[in-house]
Amino acid sequence: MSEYNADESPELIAQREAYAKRIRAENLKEGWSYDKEAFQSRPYWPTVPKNDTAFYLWSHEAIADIIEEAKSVVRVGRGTGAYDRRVISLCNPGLGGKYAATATLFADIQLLGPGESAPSHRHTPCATRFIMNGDGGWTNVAGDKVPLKPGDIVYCGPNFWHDHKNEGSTDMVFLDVLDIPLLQYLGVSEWYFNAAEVSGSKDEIHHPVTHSPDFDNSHKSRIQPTARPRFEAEQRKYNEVQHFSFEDTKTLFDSLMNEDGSPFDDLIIQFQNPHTHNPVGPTVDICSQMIRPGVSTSTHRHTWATICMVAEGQGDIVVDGKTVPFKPNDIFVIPGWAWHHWKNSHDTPCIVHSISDYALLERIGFAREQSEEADTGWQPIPFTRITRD
Ligand code: GTQ
Ligand code: FE2
Repeated sequence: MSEYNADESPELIAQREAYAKRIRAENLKEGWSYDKEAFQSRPYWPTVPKNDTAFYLWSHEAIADIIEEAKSVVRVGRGTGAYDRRVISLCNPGLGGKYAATATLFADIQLLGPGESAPSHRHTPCATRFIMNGDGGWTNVAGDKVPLKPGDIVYCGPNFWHDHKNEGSTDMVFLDVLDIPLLQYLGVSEWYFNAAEVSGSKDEIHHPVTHSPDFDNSHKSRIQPTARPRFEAEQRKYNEVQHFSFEDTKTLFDSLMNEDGSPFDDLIIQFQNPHTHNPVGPTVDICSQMIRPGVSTSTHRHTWATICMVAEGQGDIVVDGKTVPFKPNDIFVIPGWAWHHWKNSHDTPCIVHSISDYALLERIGFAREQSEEADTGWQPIPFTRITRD
């Protein structure tokens, strides 16, 4: 029998094997790391900061057909035979069928037909909606009724009552991203469904709307915070709901057209909580990026995993050497620590919205980024995101 340490006697080796077997009965495992033949790295000793999240792209066509069919499978609303949400969960193929798009983030596609509404509830996970289709939908977060258009992004903070309704004439379809797997792992995922005690109604179960749609124009100031109301209630609202309209996002991109941008992400903007200047959520960072025509970015990798939704135009993402074309409303996941770069060989810009666990990793000191060209090893490289600061 060959052994890691050739000096050890057969008796000692046999004793150690028997010992290892015996301690299992006490729910214990030995913590030395060699086995027969050679050093064995244990699963919790990866030598690169990778996880099981795989690259995957859900195409617009696949999603559109499946969520469309869900209309005839479940009725959404209130009362007998109705379901509270009509959603299809995006299950990352690397994560063993879990309700998880990345190790920390859950994602789903949600559809509300004309006139349909999804009852109010609240939960500790935060929720971000990326609107794909629809003309008259809104989400109501803690009484702030936010009208939603394709390309818009709206963030709903932890624990705030929220509901959605489609008052338009076409289906409203959106991507939801929540930090459910993370909170579940931490044992703090908690959900409350009894909205009646707040709204006083079992029929139209909304948190009472306290702001008219006109008030929603104030959301504009939240993307360009040169001034802000210094009332406590207003400051608190930034944690409840933030709305980034596609119109504002495109205006911002227009103003950046002549900038160099990021070598890795071209024109990338990071949305911020205008009160704290931190990423939008305590765990999630929300960005939008424009890859301009003819641009092919440098390759990098980073510890945060990213869920992307194509808002406009077409391009390619090259992940671990594989080129994957994308088009509007495609959704894809870039795993943490996967090498990737962007290409746009079309005549028009493309805009990709994204959400990642960067905010969390940055807070705990593990947001790291590496450039392939510079081979910067474990040192963080200067952060290249463009913000409004
Ligand atoms: O629409 O509020 O699929 O909170 C999962 C959790 C949808 C929602 C989900 C949610 C929602
Ligand atoms: Fe929710």
